[in-house]
Amino acid sequence: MFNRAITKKPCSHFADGITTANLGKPDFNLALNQHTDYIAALKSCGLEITELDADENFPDSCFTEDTAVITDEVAVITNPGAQSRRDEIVSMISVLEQFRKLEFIEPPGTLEGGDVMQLEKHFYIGLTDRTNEDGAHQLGNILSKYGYQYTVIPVTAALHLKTIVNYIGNNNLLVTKELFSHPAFNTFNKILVPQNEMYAANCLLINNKLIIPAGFIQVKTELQKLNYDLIELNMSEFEKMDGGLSCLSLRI
Ligand code: CIR
Repeated sequence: MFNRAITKKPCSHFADGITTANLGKPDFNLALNQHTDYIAALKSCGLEITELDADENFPDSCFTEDTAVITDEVAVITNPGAQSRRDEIVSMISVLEQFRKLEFIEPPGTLEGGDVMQLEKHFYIGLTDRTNEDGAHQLGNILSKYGYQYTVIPVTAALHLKTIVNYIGNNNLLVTKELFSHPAFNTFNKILVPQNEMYAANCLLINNKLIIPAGFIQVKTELQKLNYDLIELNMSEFEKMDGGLSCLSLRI
């Protein structure tokens, strides 16, 4: 169960962030409205929200997930692999120390929270352009002190691990073809996310409700068959900036 989410408003330079999507420039006002709806959805799942003001120095800073990995015991402050995002962590430290003891990923290790998927006492850590071997093993070693295990998973065809695989409870895993046959996921009930709906691989389970991006019919149909209590959100402006549902918050 989660009790709280930490979010940060998109800043006015939001459209200057990093993106590989060829979906055009985001509409800032629409992004703000979608962000407001996202927060309302989290509240409807029972979360209290720590809503941080926009940080005009960092266009990608609304994607708070990348700045930390949080367990019941500790918040590990990351060292984002994207140079332009590296100092986003500075303002997050004072926020997160209110809730958890802190540990840090140190250079030359890099790590972004989008590469980290937790399933109870086990963490899956993606190796991507943003998270390197050093960062992944630093995180694994820190988590091991608190009784967690971890598996490192190379990812080639996506920004982050959780761009293409997400655990959604009840042993169900949303996963694209890149990781569908990965041995680390053999024991899961895997739901194959088709390439034309890849954005919907990033759904967010919060306290028995599943938040999904609107407009991805095949994935939605599969989830309805599994009787999920769904909340659909329009995420179009964040998709243009390579950001998914999980990226917009840190859950604790
Ligand atoms: C970036 O490229 O860093 C941002 N435009 C998107 C970050 C998305 N974060 C995530 O998947 N956890």
